Amino acid sequence: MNTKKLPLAFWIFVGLVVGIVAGLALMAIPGGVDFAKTYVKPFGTIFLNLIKFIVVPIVLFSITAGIISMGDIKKLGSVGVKTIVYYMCTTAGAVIIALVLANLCKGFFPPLDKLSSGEYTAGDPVSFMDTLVNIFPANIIEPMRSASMLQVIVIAILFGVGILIAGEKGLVCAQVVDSFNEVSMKVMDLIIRLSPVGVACLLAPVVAENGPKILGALAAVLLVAYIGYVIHALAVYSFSMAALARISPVTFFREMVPAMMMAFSSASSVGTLPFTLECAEKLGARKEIASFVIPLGATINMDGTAIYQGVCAVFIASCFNIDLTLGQMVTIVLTATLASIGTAGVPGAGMVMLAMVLESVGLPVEGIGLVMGVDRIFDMGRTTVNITGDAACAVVISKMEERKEQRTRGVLG
Ligand code: DAS
Repeated sequence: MNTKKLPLAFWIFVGLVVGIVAGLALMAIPGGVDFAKTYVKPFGTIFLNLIKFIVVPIVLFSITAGIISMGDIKKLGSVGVKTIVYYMCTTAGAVIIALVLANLCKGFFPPLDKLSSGEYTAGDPVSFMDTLVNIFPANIIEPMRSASMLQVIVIAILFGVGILIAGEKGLVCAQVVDSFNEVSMKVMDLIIRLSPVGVACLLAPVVAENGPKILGALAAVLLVAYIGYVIHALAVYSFSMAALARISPVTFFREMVPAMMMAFSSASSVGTLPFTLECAEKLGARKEIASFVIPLGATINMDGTAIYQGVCAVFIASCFNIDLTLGQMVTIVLTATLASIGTAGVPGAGMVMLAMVLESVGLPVEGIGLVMGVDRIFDMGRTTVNITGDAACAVVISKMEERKEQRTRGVLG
């Protein structure tokens, strides 16, 4: 059990309770709502500003480091290519499942009157082609200044590939990126330690203005996210086992229980790595394949996180009474899929990346304040899905490589 993080999770829960109780109390006191907006909300805004500040370096350096961690492009070979294709396809599928499910359940996400009282005006809807063109940066500084996250991701991917191709001459750059990535993660860790205060100061004004209705909305969005986790796991990983690995899905999920339990309690893919590797090998994944595919997956594959981001994007849009266009939802699929490359396998990382997904479609980042208080509950489920996807990939690739070798031996024999 990753006890180091549990105390923080406990204090975040305390922040949630304090925010709700304070909000309900301020709602009952004359002038309490104005007090909450004037003297409490600014501290929540400070916390959100810190999240928005760290998201650019986190995305830039963790995605570049994620690409570099794949090793020499030429050595990637068929295992590497199949692994990356499997990871990107399952993550994209996860976001699509999340968006379809969340839109079907939008009726349970009541618009929060004050939030949707015209205080926020959605940006002009952008056509898909404009979205496509806007993905590619014309400048290296501007995307970081304006937090144009899709362009930051493209910069990160291009530099990661460039470093791999440069080989020896890219080594210094790789070390600098790794160092900046490590430092950015430490800064993010410091910021996340402020979560208890951030949660309380963001939630209290919202509860004071909207009353207990927000609690029902939170329960609804958690339930929809968990339904999405289960649908994705049962549909995608069962299909992968039956059709690609050709083993029983029941066997797969049964053998995965120890790793899933560790992921659920620790909310950390990295912390669960030893369990995921052991379970995958018990399912027949070859050690040399599992030891490449699973650590890579803990870095760049986050199906559960993608589901959380898709569901929360629709929830936050609903709270602000905004209907997402198809172009915006396509952007969410793209951003959340690419964001999974940069989401670290540690507790709370997905919440930082949610800021990026919201910014990519012009949704208010302060919407994170609505879901941040229960982030740990989201995180336990999404991490469980993340590591299950990592193990599923290792088993599938391993079995596919086995069959390929048998065919080759058959031909040669
Ligand atoms: N907790 C992260 C993980 O370990 C995922 C997330 O925060 O979204 O996979």
